[in-house]
Formats: sequence, structure tokens, C-alpha cells
Amino acid sequence: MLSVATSTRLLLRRHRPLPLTGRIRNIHRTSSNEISILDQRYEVDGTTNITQTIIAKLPLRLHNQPAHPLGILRSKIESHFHDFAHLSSVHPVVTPAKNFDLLGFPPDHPGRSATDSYYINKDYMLRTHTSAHEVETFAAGQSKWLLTADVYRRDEIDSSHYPVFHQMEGARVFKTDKAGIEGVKADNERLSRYLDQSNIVIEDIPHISPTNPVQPTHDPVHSELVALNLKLSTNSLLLKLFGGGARDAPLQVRWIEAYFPFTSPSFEVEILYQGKWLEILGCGVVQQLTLDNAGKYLCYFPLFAQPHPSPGISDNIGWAFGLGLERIAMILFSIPDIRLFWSTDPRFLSQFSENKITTFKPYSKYPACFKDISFWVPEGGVHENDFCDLVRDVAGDLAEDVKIVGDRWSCRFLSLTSPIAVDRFLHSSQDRSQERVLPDKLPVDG
Ligand code: FA5
Ligand code: MG
Repeated sequence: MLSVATSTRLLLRRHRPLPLTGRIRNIHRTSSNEISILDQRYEVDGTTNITQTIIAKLPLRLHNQPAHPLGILRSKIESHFHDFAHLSSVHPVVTPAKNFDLLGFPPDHPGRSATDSYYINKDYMLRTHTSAHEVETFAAGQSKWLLTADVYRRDEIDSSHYPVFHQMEGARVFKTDKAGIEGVKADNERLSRYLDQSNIVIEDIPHISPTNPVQPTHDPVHSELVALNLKLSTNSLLLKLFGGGARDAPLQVRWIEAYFPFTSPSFEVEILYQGKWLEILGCGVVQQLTLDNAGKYLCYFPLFAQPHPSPGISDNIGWAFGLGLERIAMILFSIPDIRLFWSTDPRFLSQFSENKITTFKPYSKYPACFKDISFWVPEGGVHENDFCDLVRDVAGDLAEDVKIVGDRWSCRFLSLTSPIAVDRFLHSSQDRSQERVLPDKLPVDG
């Protein structure tokens, strides 16, 4: 059984059972076999699982709106890394090769599955992270860059998860000749001096360890210097973003070992905020495969009008990070729910202006209301993310939190190939009371 909480009334009432198959087909097609995405036509096939709700988000590009919290945050980070290239208009449709293979994701990585990612068809998908653009950006000759974009993941529904969110990828590579390495050392000294004078407490871990190893083709000394440069650059960004309010208490940052297929060593960074450690970003020393592919695949990536050949890129060593803009903006602007970023309500949008961090003033009007739902599932079962997409398509952003309560998989409705009684739980506004919650189990006939 799943429980759906709504902050306001559910406006839709369904009069016929919805098909909750393993794949959701609520998409507008230009002909029987095609869908239109950002003015481009794509054939649909058995892999297609993108929904109309998601397609509608693609043109919005909130990070490019200068007075939107995500646009304000993007500018603030770009001004910190002012001598980096700033990219923010990259098309969201990518090949699985770009999103996964070129970055060394193993064939059985869970992120590839249709329950986790949105596929347009077997050849195209929506990027699940900004790292999907690492290879082409390095291939275009960029050595210090930030790339901001909308990313798409099939995920749970709650106040800190949304199927569309925004990431900023940051990367920097250095030559491994004497001058290149001296450059890293000089930059490390400059950043260390700045951080030493600041009100920041950093819980660090070794740059390299047996469980977080140097890559076989890297000189360990170079890898350590680059990992240190990554840490110092990231800590100074966090100080810029969160250090302002820390007059009494110092900013607390914690580095943790992590694993990503496209970095080694790898780290996650958390900050202490209102007594809780919050994950802000993932990062690491770029895998050699990424830089090798950047050299090899140069001509296939038309990200830049005139790509500069960068034949020596595979001799470089560098770092990359990927940070979640919503997570940071929620803290900086005191925005309590990730769905608010998508609001077109003037009461939300008028609170923000270009280049200013302001505290959000809530204007919500309805109390939370819980709806318990029971339904029959088709043979073969239903993935939770399929159900979440169905709720999104029916209830939009009014559904606040969807959770399994009880043991769905041992439920006696399992394996019954029957229509689902989803329509039974979508109440009109008069039903916004706990007394009207449906019984836990719907009667099974047959
Ligand atoms: C990645 O996406 C990696 N590409 C990051 C990376 C880049 C690692 C470069 C190494 C080198 P991850 O899935 O942890 O990693 O996401 C990165 C950040 O995005 C998280 O720390 C978090 O801030 C944010 N994030 C992840 N999932 C969500 C979500 N569902 N909603 C909002 N923010 C999210
Ligand atoms: Mg993570």
C-alpha cells in the first residue's frame, strides 16, 4: 500500500481505471510512432518511458533565469570561478554512450535501468547528470570550466527529491610537465593561505587510500596534488556560499570517501546545516578514460561551434565535481520544498531578484492531507518509480510524498492481472479530511 500526502486538493478525478503497467505511456505522439521533444522528432520503441510531465519541463531551463533562485546561485558560483569557461545551454537529450559508456559505467550499473532513467528510445535518453558532458567539453579544448544544466532521474516523491533537478559540473585539468605541476603547487599555496585565515572547520581524509586509490597510470605525487587542489577549490567555494552567516559558529565541512566510475580517488562533501550533515556534491580525480575518450571522440561532439583540437588532453591530469543546485539553494534561500523551484506563482517569483540571496517567506495555505491507496498490480509487479510517475502525471506537484506502507510484495493482490483501482483514491476537494481515507485493502473479486 502506498500513502500519498497532498498539500492542496487533487484536481483530477479519473472515471476509469488507469493502466499501471511496467511502463507509462502518457505521452503525446506526433504520429503513432513518434514523439516531439524540443522540436525534434524521435521514434518510440519498447524502451520509451519518458512522460508528458517530464517533456513539459524540458524547455524551462530555470538555471538560465537571472532572478530565479537557481539562476542567482549559478551566477554566484560562476563569479567565484570567474576565470573558468561558463556553459549553461547544453541540450538535455544524450545517448546512453555519453551518459554512461564513455565515462566507464559498467554494463550492469543500476543507473542505466529503465526504472532509474528516462529513455526516449533505445538510442536516446535524458541526461541523468552533468558528467554526461565531460568528454565533449574536454574534447572541445576546455581546461577550466563550469557547466550548469537540468538533469533527469526517475525517483521517489518527497520534499528533497524531484525527477528534474539542476547540477553544476566543474572541472580543471593540468599539464603533467614541470611547469604544469608547479602551477598546481602555486595554486594550492594561494588557496591554503586564504582558507587558513577563514572561519571554516574541515574534517579531511587522506587524498589517496587503499579503498580510494590512485589510478594505475597516474604518478601518486601528481594525483595527491590534484586531489588537494580539488579540496581547496571546493572548500573555498563553500566558504563563499555559506561562510557569510558564520560570524559566531565556523562553517563545518566534511570530506568522505566515495565511488564514481569516472573518478578515482572519489569524494563526497557534506556541510553541517542546522545540526544535520547534508551532501552537497560528488567529486574526484578524473579517470584517464574520460580524457582518452575526449581525444578520440573529438569530431562527434558538436557542443561548441568550432571545437579546438586538443591532442594532448590525455597527458593531462585533473579534477571534476558535480554539485546539486537545489540542495544548496534550499539552504541559502530557506526554501523548504524542492517543488517550489517550479512554481510560477508571483508570490514565489517576486521574492527574488538578480544577484541577491534573500530569505523565502512561505505563503502556503493548505494543511497536509494523507491518502492511503491500495491497488492490484499486474503480473510481474510494479516498480515504485513507475507508480511515482503515474502519480505525477495525475496529481502534478500536489502530491507531496509517496511511500510504501506495509509489505507490498507479500500482499495478496500480487500477480492478479486486474485493472487498478487508482480512481478510487482521487478525491475531490470536499474529501480533504483524514476521515475519508480509504480502507487499507480493496475487496478482491475473482
Ligand atoms: C553525480 O551525479 C556525479 N555525476 C557527481 C560527480 C561529478 C562525481 C564529477 C565525480 C565527478 P550524485 O548522484 O551524488 O553524483 O549527485 C551529485 C549531487 O547532486 C548530490 O550531491 C546532490 O547535491 C545532487 N542530487 C543528487 N540527486 C538529487 C535529487 N534527486 N534531487 C536533488 N539533488 C540531487
Ligand atoms: Mg551522491
